[in-house]
Amino acid sequence: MVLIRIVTAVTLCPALDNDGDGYTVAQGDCNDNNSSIHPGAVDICGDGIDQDCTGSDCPIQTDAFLDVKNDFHITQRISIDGTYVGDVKPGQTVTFSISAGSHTLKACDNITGCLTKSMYIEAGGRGVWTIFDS
Ligand SMILES: [Ca+2]
Ligand SMILES: [Ca+2]
Ligand SMILES: [Ca+2]
Repeated sequence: MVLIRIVTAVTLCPALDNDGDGYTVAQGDCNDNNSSIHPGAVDICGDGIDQDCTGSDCPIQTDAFLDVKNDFHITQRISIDGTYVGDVKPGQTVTFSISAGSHTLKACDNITGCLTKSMYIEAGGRGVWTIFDS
């Protein structure tokens, strides 16, 4: 007579909601140790944390506005931290994504040259950079 013993590995049921936010890992909770992170949570844009479990943190949107007092009425080439984000004409805005923290905006044209401006963007905030040509 041959005795066959079958051993089945039993894993603990993952259907537990560790942080009590109403979502299990199986239900899409991407951090089951933090109750402020789950599907449907408010994603604070730009903080580097994907609170709503969509797969990425939402970017902060911000605008650069070129003041109409710009003497030369020249379209400015806008760059943030050395990366080009778009052109803006006097009285118009260009919208772009940005991370939280300190940044340097540079506005350049071929006649008046460049001017730079520093700005701090808070996570979840929205910035407006007004550019004067002086
Ligand atoms: Ca949970
Ligand atoms: Ca976030
Ligand atoms: Ca997200």
